[in-house]
Amino acid sequence: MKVDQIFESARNVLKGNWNGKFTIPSPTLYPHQWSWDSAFIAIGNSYSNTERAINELEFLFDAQWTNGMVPHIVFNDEEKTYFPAADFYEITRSPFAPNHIGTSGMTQPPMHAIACYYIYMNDTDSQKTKSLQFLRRIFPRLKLFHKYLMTDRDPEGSGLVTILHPWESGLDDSPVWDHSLSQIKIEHVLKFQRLDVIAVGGAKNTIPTDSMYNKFIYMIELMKQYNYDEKKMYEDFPFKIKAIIFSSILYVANKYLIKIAEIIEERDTDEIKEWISRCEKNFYKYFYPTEQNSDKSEDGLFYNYDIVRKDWIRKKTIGSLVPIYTGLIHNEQLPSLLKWIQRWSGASGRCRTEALASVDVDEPYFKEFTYWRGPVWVNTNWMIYLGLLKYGQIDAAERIKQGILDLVTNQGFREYYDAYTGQGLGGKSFAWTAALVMDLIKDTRVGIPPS
Ligand code: 9WN
Repeated sequence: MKVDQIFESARNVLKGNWNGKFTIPSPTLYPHQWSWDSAFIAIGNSYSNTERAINELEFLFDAQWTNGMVPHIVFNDEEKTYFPAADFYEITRSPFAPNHIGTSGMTQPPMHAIACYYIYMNDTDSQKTKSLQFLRRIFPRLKLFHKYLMTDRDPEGSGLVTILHPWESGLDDSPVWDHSLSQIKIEHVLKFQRLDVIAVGGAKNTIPTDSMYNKFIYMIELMKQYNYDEKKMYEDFPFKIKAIIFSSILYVANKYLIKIAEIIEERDTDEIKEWISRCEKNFYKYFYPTEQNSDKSEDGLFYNYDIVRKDWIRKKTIGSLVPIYTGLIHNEQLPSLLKWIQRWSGASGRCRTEALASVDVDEPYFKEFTYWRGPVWVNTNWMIYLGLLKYGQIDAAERIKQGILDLVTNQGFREYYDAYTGQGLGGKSFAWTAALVMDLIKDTRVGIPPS
């Protein structure tokens, strides 16, 4: 298939998933609005429909909590095919929650400032009137969101974000969370029906296990018991993890927030610069175990940090590589990271795709077709692709891009792909896969993180 045909099919996925207010991630699995999906989707739409990209993000930010949190799901009341639904979250327990619309009570990675910059840059109107007005309206909201992440989610002042639920990471079922979840004892069993099993046609081995899923739901119950009061939760909540991908995205998003401030002539950027420098000071300290501060030797990889156990979570996942997206990687560390990148792609000999698996193929916890435990996801590959370009690693970046294009050509725009065979899995007509493929094809390089 030619690239312009792929681009057109991707555009049609976004069109087809638009419900008049926002774009659903997938008609077969996710009927509501998801926060980071919307940002990726807006990046895709920025190439073909500025107005829709703007509406998408404004609808999401209209549900922003007054403490700044952007909820990870904004619910469409008429849809009944997804569990847990709005009523399960009981968000009015929090004084910060909106009362005009149902949302979840947790957040997701802040891709939005990045998407807003794309919208402005790709606006073909010579005056850029609409996108400029949009940037002026959205800037304070983006800043409030980042401020919330840099305060309530970072009492340590590290510039890195603590997540309180695996769903906040965006990599829901990753093996990274296994140990922390195993420490949480379900004290009362909740009765509910999993609707995702029906949505994937009973293919249970591609989605989280029941015991994992029960924990996810039980943790929402726990959050409710705290009335979503994050200050209290921070004292003794059993799941607190400084998350690499989340923190990397925030760092990059803060850089774009400064770019947006320049465009709208907002001079006061000191606070944003301070968040950036905090992250620069602490990124290695929290995410990169060295022989000095650990009993295990260095392997050149980054690891999520468990605040409860005060230790690194040594699971080799895509999060170990995504820091290349920040541009914070020291040059001398690059060759070792490139080796890992190669080992996780087609070069390993086992995977038929050049795009990277979500878990190191040599680890016992690698599962080629199970949700975030091995399959290829386009969004994390896209981040690594942009990071590689930032470091001038054009060939390695091109291999990933080609790998993604092959996957969508052969299997369509799926939620994820079997790491060995490249078979399409999970949701069909998956919007962020389509949106990011549009960006890869246009190749504008707007997404290479600014220095
Ligand atoms: C829970 C919508 C979302 C993505 C996440 C992905 C998955 C939800 C689920 O789907 O999570 O938030 O039901 O498993 O892991 O990244 O935003 O596409």
